[in-house]
Amino acid sequence: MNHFTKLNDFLASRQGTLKEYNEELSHVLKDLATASKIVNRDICRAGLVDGFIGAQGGQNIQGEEQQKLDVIADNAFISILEKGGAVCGIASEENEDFVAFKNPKSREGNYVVLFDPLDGSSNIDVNVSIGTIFSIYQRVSQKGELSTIEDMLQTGAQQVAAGYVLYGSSTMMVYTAGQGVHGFTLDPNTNDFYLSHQDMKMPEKGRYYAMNEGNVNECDPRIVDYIKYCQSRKNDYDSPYSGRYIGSLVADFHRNLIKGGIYIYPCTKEAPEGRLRLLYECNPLAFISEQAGGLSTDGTQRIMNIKPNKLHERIAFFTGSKSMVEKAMSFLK
Ligand code: AHM
Ligand code: MG
Repeated sequence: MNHFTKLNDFLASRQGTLKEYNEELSHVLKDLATASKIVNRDICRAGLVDGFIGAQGGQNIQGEEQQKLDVIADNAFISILEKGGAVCGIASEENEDFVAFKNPKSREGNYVVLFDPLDGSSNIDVNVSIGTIFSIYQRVSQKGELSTIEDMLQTGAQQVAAGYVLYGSSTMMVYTAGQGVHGFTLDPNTNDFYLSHQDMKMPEKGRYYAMNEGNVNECDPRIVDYIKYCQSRKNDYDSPYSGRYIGSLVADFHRNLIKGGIYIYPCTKEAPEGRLRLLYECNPLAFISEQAGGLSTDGTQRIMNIKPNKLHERIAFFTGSKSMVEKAMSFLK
């Protein structure tokens, strides 16, 4: 036993604090937490189980090699959300098309969930932190009908809730429903999430920058100038920032949320539109960053104002502490 509030009790206490914050939304968040516990268990024993480590042997729609655990995680989230009944459809990184749940209960569901079931694929087999990222919208299609593509292609500003699960040295779920950011730690003894980080705020500035610097000569020279600024003694700390890049967006974002910092994935020659996906990577983290006092932009505009054109749309992403993102943007003017 501990003195922390369980996720389910916390969710119950929040109901009614916003028009959108109701029992059905809590149900979706609980289902996401349940699926993440299954994924967490599978990640923890991956090395001991045949069929959990390594490549699946196929590519996802984005031409990326799928890992076995990508697929296992995807199936876990889909199956729990489908059974839950509050969600009428999903879209995920691992599926070319969105999935409209056909059973009658799900058709009555008010929500859609867009997610990256296991972010940081290159870290799956090497025991480095990975994550799940999710975004929740109210459907715009008719209740009782099948979910439609319009449910999926809403701007980030329409999100009713968003969050991530970090499978790190401890497992944490962090979410926002538009009234602050709440962080929960999974207690392995009870397998319950407990409120460990209340009203999380991103420091106004920090000393960490996260970028895949292997790409530095592949992107806009103004980005190179900003990175040189980070590395120089002419920045606001009069000493170089520390470079920290895990290569799992969730983990890099989480460090910056707690310690202050900036994460950058700009357009590169290899990824001219950007690498990260607007709908299930950038939008949810943008919502959390703003709720925590930070900023997220594609270099020209607020991430959450961008109207998506397709499910797997990629975009440049700058996210983190407010004054650091503003400074980076000043280099792009
Ligand atoms: P994924 O969803 O296939 O794992 O791709 C997203 C990941 C992010 O987690 C990470 O920040 C980035 O891609 C790493 O890309 P790179 O290997 O080019 O640095
Ligand atoms: Mg990802």
